[in-house]
Amino acid sequence: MFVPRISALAGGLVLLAGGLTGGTAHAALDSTSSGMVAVSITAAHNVVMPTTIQPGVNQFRVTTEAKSSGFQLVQLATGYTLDAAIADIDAGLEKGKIPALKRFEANTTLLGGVNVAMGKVGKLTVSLPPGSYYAADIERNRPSAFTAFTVAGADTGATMPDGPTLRAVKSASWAKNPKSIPRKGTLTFENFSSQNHFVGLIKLKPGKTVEDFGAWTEAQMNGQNGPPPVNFGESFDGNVVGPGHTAAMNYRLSRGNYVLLCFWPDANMGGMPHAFMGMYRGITLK
Ligand SMILES: [Cu+2]
Repeated sequence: MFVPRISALAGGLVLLAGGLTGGTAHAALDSTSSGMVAVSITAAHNVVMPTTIQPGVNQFRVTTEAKSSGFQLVQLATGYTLDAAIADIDAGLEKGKIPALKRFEANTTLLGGVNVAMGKVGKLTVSLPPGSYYAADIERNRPSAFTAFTVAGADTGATMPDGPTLRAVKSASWAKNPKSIPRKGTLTFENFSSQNHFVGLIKLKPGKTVEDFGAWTEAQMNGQNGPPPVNFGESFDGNVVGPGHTAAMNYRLSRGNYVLLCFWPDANMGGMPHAFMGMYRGITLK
């Protein structure tokens, strides 16, 4: 898969069998109106959506026939092909080869995404300028999981949703505020930093603190496999947003104390996840 998702970390490394046969693509849906874009993902992880949408703020409403899907928007630099991107994802993000990771990051703009389980609706709101894009289901790293679309025409006139905003700053840090957010609703992630990041929220186990989480990451880096102070089963992970970009996603969690973190690998640190470099802090969900 594309990024070390929290769900995957909880269960150990998940290898992709890739044995599913390609399903028949559904007929393209009608064009969008007022910035709503219907996206349906097939059981074979093919993304079906309009081939052209309007510029400006769009809300992608994503459903999947697969058990789960990781919807992600990405733009490729001129001359960087989808095949090259897929090869670099495989080598760089799945096998930890740093030159491939650096090449991927230098040639892509990651515009956010939303993870969605079968039977649920994932909502991703972003503002897109005119251009050429891909919408991917990052659960599968192969050409059929990437659907090209164009942004062109008149602006939708829609606006970004209200709601709590989490902000990445500097290189790999979280802004100190807000200290608490509602336990459900629409979460906006503003990446004001210089690197790619994604929002992770993992619930602390009863009696555990964010300091315990820090001690656990230190122990992990020293090769000690103690029990984590967090419950990976009670978590939210958004998808990847590049420097200078903003994405809003729907979320729903239980009340309590969480760790806000990012597991994106840092190419300048040998692929170390940002959380292990200190990109975590406590946050309360009310
Ligand atoms: Cu990060």
